[in-house]
Parts: sequence; C-alpha cells; structure tokens
Amino acid sequence: ISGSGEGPVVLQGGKGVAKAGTFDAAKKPGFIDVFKGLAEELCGDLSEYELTELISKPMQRMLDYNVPGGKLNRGLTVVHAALEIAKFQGKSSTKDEETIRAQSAVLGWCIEWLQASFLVSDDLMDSSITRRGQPCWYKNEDVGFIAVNDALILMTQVDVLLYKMFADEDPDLFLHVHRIMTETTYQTEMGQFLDLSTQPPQGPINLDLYTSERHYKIVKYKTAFYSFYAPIAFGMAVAGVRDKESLDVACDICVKMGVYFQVQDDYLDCYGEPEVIGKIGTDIQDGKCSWLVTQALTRASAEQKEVLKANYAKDDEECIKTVKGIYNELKLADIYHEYEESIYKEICSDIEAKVTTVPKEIFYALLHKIYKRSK
Ligand code: GPP
Ligand code: MG
Ligand code: MG
Ligand code: MG
Repeated sequence: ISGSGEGPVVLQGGKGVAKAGTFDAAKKPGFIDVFKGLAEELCGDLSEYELTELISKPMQRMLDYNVPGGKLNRGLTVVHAALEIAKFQGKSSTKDEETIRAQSAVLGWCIEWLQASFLVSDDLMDSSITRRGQPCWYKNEDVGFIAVNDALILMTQVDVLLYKMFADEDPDLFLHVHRIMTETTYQTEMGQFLDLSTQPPQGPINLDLYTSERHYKIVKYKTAFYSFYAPIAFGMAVAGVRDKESLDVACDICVKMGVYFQVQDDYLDCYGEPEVIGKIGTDIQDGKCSWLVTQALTRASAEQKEVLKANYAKDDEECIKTVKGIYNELKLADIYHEYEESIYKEICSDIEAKVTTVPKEIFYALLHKIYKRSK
C-alpha cells in the first residue's frame, strides 16, 4: 500500500501525518478534526479501486456512525502520553512537537478504529440494543448482518492507515506499533472467545464456570490490552520509548487498570443509567460471566444459588428482575464500592513504586479518567 497520489485529502503519506499536527490534537475537537482527515483519506477517493461513486458515501456513513462517537479515552491517551513523555525528556526528545502530535493522533485514531470494529461485532454477538446513545449499528434496518463485513472493513482500515501513515515515513515506528496492534488484537479476540464460550447457548447454566478466576482471564484479555496497554505503548513509541523493561512495567499497570475498567463496565451493565452509559445492559439475559454474578456466587446461600441457576441467562423480564433482586440482597453495590477503593489505592501504589522511565502522570491521568466513572 503506497501513500502516493494527489487529492484534497488531509492525510496522505508523510506530508499528511505532519499536517495532522497543525490541529490541537490533544483536545477533543482538534482530535476529531484528525478523524475527519483520516475518514476522507479512506473514503474520499476510491478511484484506485474504481469504487468512488459506488461506495464512498455509504462507507463514510458507516465510519461516521461507528468510529468517532465514544468517549475517545483510548485515542486521546495516545496523544497525551506522547506529549507528556516528550516534555519529560526535554532536550533529549528527538522529534519536534508537531510530529509527536501528528503521529500520536493518527495512532490514537487507529485504536479508536479497532474499537469500532470490536464494538460493531460485539453488539451482534451480545444481541445488544443501543450503543453510544443510538441503536447498535446492526440494528439499523438496512444493515443487519452486513455489520459483519463492516466490522471486517473497520479492522482492515487499521492496517491501511498504519501502512499509509507510517510504513514509508517511519518504518521503525511502523514495525513496532504494527506488532503491538496485531498482538493486542489477537489477545482481545481470545478474550472474546473465552467470554462467549462461557455463556450458554441456551439455559440452564453451569454455575461452576462462573468463577472469579475465569472472570479475571476474560476481562484481562478482552479489554485490558487494547483499551489500556496499547494506547500507553503507542504514546511511548511515538516518544521513542520502546525498551522491554518500560513496556513490561506499563503492561503490568495497564492490565490492572483494564481489569478494573471492565469490572466497572460489568457493574454499570446492571446499575448504570442507560441514558448515561449510552447502552442498555444485556449481561444477565446473555448469561455473561460478569463480575457481579461471580461475586454473587461466592456469597450466595444454597437457596440463592438455586434461584440464580433458574433465572440467570434467560431473556425474560421477570427472570432478570429476580437476578437483580439477589444482587441487591447480597449488597453487591457496596461490595463494588469497596473493590473500587481498594483497587484504586493498589494502582496508585504500583504507579509510585514501578514507573521510572516515563512520567507517572500518564498513568494517573488514565486512572483519573475512569475512577468512580458513571459512564
Ligand atoms: C467488552 O465487552 C469487550 C469488547 C467490546 C471487546 C470485543 C472484542 C471482540 C473481538 C469483538 P462487553 O460486551 O462487556 O462490552 P459492552 O458492555 O460495551 O458491550
Ligand atoms: Mg457487549
Ligand atoms: Mg461482549
Ligand atoms: Mg459490558
């Protein structure tokens, strides 16, 4: 894939990446401007494939619907981390700020693109209803199972963007981030595999599967690597930090934060406000190995276990209510708040003890974005 060719596109080849830096990519509006440039780069001119008239517009619609509408924590973290590390390096930083901004913004969007691909397919697999305050993509009348191909396109566009933006201009950076991208994608898919193979195709459920150990493995793999490790590792990469030791420390802390983040997601699936979280929970009827059910099972009486067994993983309003009733009897909301306090402290002391080669601030910033979140 080459980055050559002319056109009104913002981001093309080497020149393009540099141009992304003229926006204030550390703030949301500037960062979204970079999305517009990348989307234009991908859909504006498909004449190389003789497809401009046929698919440019619907492809742009698919991107607008699925890529930019989230909190953008992952993408903005790449930019923030890269800029903070460069500041920390001071005069020894080898790149100018504009290049750092541009490269990190593009890499930030690559993670948002990957996330879009995951969410489009996750919503199909989880039979979800809404996402980011709108119907899940597959729920649109003219989409349905076409969402499978859209998810594949989104996934491949991550590679297309990496090739276009970095392969020629900065081959070392390209190889490094491409390797991380491929590995975190694979880890996420294996986590999703475990998530999906735990839930029963149809009740009754096997309660023995719903353990804290299994939950930990699921969420570590399906969420932590792509949501926390990849953004930090990409920010570090742009700023030239690519040594194994720094990456290992970052990975340790990011896995812990990622697990905490997914515990929050599991909690909010039941206790969050759909208008606030932008999605309607489906974990109970899906029979997910959610943090809540694993915690309930470690505390439930034999009777309560029987009730859970009879009502979990059933797509029925009464059954869902009954399960929530047990969660309330067991005071899981209190247990969650205790967990949140203790994991928060643990992560803070990890940051203090382990982070030396990059500013601690990049981890604190991430932690404070998610601490006590309600969406
Ligand atoms: C979150 O699970 C995990 C993902 C979105 C990763 C999906 C991975 C794939 C390979 C498709 P979740 O189902 O709890 O998320 P949500 O609550 O947002 O639906
Ligand atoms: Mg889901
Ligand atoms: Mg899921
Ligand atoms: Mg969830």
